[in-house]
Amino acid sequence: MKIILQKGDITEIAVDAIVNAANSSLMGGGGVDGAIHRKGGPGILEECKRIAARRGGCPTGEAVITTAGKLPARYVIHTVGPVWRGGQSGEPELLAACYRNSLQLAAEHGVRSIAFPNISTGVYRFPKEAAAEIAVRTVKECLSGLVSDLESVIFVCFDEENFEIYQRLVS
Ligand code: AR6
Repeated sequence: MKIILQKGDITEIAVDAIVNAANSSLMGGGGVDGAIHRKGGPGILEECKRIAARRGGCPTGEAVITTAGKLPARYVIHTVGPVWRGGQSGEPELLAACYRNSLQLAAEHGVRSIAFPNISTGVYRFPKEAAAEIAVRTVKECLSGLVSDLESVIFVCFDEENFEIYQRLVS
């Protein structure tokens, strides 16, 4: 089981599943969400709409899975990170739940390789250092407890600041 760090654009990574930092509506948005829908094509949004119609979107901390459309990945796992409101509104626990629930869903679908963006650290303003610590700790905890086919987890850092933080944490 490997934890890998990569700098760049998650839409270009050929893994079984990439994770999207979505919002509760599942109807797309900016940042990594915008890039995934733009490059993956309309098939992803069609499935998101069906899921939203069935279960009213996706609550913060939870995750749903769809096709990856035209992307090189097989699946997109959409998870909804918490908006940072100062840290006293359950943000750390909700962010950990995003990583945990995404890995659980991946395991249920026989995913062998998965790539995560730095959930909540863009528009949702979660402090990057704290978010990275939660991401790395939660993934390590899950991997030691989860029975799955997972062989590699890639943390994809789009911005230099996150990349430097993760370099210190993933060694
Ligand atoms: N590949 C990898 N990482 C990326 C990419 C990319 N192509 N583009 C941006 N990032 P954000 P959030 C990084 O804002 O904070 C959307 O509108 C970016 O540098 O995408 O969870 C949704 O619809 C940052 O480190 O997601 C929601 O409404 C990280 O991805 C809201 O934003 C997350 O930034 C979610 O906010």
